[in-house]
Amino acid sequence: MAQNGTRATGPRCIALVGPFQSGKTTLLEAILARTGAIQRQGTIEAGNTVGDASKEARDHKMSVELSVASTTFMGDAYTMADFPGSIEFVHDMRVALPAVDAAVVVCELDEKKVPQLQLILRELEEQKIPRFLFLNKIDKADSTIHDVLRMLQPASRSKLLLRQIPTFSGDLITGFVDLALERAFVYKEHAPSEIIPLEGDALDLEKTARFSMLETLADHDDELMEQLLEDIQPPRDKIFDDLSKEVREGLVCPVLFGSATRTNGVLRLMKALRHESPTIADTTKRLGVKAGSPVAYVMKTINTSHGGKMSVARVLTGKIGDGTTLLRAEGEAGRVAAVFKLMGQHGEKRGPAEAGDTVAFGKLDHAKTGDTLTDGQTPHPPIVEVAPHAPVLCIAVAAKERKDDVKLGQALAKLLEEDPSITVVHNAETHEVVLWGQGEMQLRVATERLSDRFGVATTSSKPTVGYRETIKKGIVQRGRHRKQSGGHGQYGDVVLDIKPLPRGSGFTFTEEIKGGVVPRNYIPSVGEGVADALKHGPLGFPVVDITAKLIDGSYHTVDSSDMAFQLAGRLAIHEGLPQCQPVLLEPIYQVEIVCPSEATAKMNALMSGRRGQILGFDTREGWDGWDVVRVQMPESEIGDLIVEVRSATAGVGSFTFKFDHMAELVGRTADQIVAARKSAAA
Ligand SMILES: Nc1nc2c(ncn2[C@@H]2O[C@H](COP(=O)(O)OP(=O)(O)O)[C@@H](O)[C@H]2O)c(=O)[nH]1
Ligand SMILES: [Mg+2]
Repeated sequence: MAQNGTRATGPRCIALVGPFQSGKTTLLEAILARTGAIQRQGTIEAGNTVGDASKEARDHKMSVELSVASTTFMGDAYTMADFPGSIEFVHDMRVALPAVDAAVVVCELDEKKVPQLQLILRELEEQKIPRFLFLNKIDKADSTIHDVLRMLQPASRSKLLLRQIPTFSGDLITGFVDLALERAFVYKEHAPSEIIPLEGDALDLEKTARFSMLETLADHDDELMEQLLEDIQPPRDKIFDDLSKEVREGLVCPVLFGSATRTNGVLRLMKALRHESPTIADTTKRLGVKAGSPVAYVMKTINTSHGGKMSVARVLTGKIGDGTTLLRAEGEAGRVAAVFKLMGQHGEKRGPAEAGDTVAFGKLDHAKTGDTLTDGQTPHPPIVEVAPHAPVLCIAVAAKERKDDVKLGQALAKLLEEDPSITVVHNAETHEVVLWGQGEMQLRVATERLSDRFGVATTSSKPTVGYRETIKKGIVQRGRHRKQSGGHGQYGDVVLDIKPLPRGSGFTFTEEIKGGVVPRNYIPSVGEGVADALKHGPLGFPVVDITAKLIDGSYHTVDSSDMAFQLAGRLAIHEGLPQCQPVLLEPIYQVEIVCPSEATAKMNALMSGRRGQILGFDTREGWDGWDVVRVQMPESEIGDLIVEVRSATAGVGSFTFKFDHMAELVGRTADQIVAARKSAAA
């Protein structure tokens, strides 16, 4: 039995998550430095941290994908997974989380970050990941710890449990008291804190704070509750056991604090993880993985410029080494070419990985992020399936040089492999390659990666909006194609009855030919000519909701041909449609915005500025303090909507959308769209 309660051992995998800029990557660095994995602690400002080592992360001074680094602490192996905080890159976190034992939620003492914190805690709560809160940047703190807790509690469904209290010298936080150990420490910069006597005021504050910590623990432990009521001092081991049990079950979320840049509070955090975080045995239980054939879960896929494809994976059970054949749930098999220990961008070859180890498998070409792999005879069903959030923003990309077109296709495949929250849509009508993603930054990083990592320079543009046109009245129009050029002539003559159809009907072609004035065998050609002409109506857009009936015509026994009748059909459309009051149709989408209630009024204003029609407001089910706003909005206005929705909601608002109907558009906006189309075609 260990000194402070029972403690299981074995390799851990801990996620560092939290709002953007809260100091996760810096904390990773501090942990690596404090535990001796690196000699010198780098900084974001100097661009020399282990995390964020990719060119894109350095350029933007922010994490844009998961970084993984391993270390050892008091004899146990730890792999820390540092996730980007930006909502745009949240899929990296969501898809990898199932495999971690616990998460450290790094946050700042900043009210504006609370909605983001809530979003992240919600992911952890839903995936049932045990969690700790680390209040970072305590060196800049200017509010009391109790105020901070009151501010943060609404973001968490489980009770926040203060595990430490700060001690001060004047206004400055100079150390802390650990409420479970009942020991006072004073911070030393870049060195372990020193134990000092716990006495005077600090002791009084400690007693009160400790009592409230025990009360929270006692909510889930009747025996402890009785001891508290009877004023019996519970044994220290019991407190540690309760703490670790309640953390593992996600009933409480311990709160620790410190400063990543000064390496304060880092050792304390590691000790809390060592004692209270679950182990691989708990994690496999949570995931329902039974002991038996080896099973691993793929947390991330990276295509390195030198080493080829690497699959970052956690071994959940069994042992996986070089040459192990791994099956996907779908049945494809592949062989592990090498096993690497990860240190940010660097991989170091290592021996076989065992249950609990987080490693990278080399050249596992068939494996995808989120895969459950097994060495067994039969595939293992997926332990979880995490679908990316629906995309909210798109850009069209094209290779800068035509010769790179094929290369672009391959690069895109690799890009999607690394970030499954991006999708590619090939627009057959406009021949555009459209990238759909989670935000501006993600798509910018995606295009940078296409050139930096995969060697294809691209240009990007706004994708074409799916405008259509139709007609408002009908016409009977003759189309006669006649050409007498030397010997063989061309002759086709048709009369079409052209009429508008109701919205959403598309296009129909029918005939009512009597007496063989147009021979049977030429009629399909007339239809083809008409369909072809409708690809570009008088306004320059595909024509829809229209019917053409072939009612009359004539032919020539020698000069008539399929081609001639096709041309006649086309001619009738070209000549007829301009007289049918052509009108522009624009796609209207049903948009559902979710946002914190404070921002609902702003959404309202935003919608009216974007030709949106509000259909209704509702409270968001299961989300206290959030609303849902339903609107109808033109496709052209949705293009960059996410940028404004996020800026009005401290980054947390989002939306989904689906096509609803086509609506007539007239007036200045319509004229501009038509003019732009004409000049683009010219
Ligand atoms: N004052 C102070 N600044 C910090 C601390 N930790 C991180 N920072 C700074 O906060 C910024 C964001 O840090 P980073 O680690 O990139 O945050 P991440 O987005 O959560 O990974 C950087 O400028 C860090 O230097 C801290 O404990 N105190
Ligand atoms: Mg970061």
